[in-house]
Amino acid sequence: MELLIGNKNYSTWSLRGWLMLKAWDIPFNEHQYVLDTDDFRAQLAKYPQAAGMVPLLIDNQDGDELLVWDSLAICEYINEQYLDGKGWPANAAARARARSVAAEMHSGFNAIRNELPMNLRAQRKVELSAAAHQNIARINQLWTELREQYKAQGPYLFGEFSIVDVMFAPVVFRFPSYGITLQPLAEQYAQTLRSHPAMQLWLELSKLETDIVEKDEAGEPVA
Ligand SMILES: N[C@@H](CCC(=O)N[C@@H](CS)C(=O)NCC(=O)O)C(=O)O
Repeated sequence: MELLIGNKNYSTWSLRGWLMLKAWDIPFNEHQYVLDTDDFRAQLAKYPQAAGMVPLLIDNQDGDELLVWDSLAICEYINEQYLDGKGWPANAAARARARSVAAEMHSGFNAIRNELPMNLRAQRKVELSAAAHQNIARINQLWTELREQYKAQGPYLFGEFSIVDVMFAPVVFRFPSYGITLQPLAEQYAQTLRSHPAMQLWLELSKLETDIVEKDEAGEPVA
């Protein structure tokens, strides 16, 4: 199985696809390209059926090349094909809620996405809009409620590590770059997810990169 990704320092969606495979120890070959370059566009153009974006998963299905693009679609495919459904909580009600939370993340939180780009090596200061404050308040509320409800089952949002945690992985990596801390239970969860071995490996590998993507350098460096 092949996974095409962008810069580890910046590429939030790539992190999701990569983490989905790493966290469950599913073997794959990684192909990394620098975002916003001619090489990136040329590599992705080899797969016109897909969206021209990363992550892009390429699997072999009965001798045919199967393309799966979009991070949530990749999570769902891996869950069905390789995890026998273990990527989501086992309980149907918890699973429905987990899917709601994952979908909310996938289709929302635009202010966080726009104003706080993932930039793992950075320490920067940004002036947040009211919409970004609202997004952060919603994160605090969601994570606190879920941790209170599922604490007996494990340290992640629905107890055991699940696709919901994969969906939020870029968010927990965004906040420290801008000095943003959360309410106690939400912050504890963010630290737990950042400490996951696969997250630590991504972070470590991101530190080896030197490319700068200007549009993802938000705000001002902290003096
Ligand atoms: N909804 C998609 C979004 C993917 C996406 O926006 N990827 C960015 C990199 S983080 C990309 O490939 N950008 C390249 C471009 O737009 O040319 C997903 O979840 O995978």
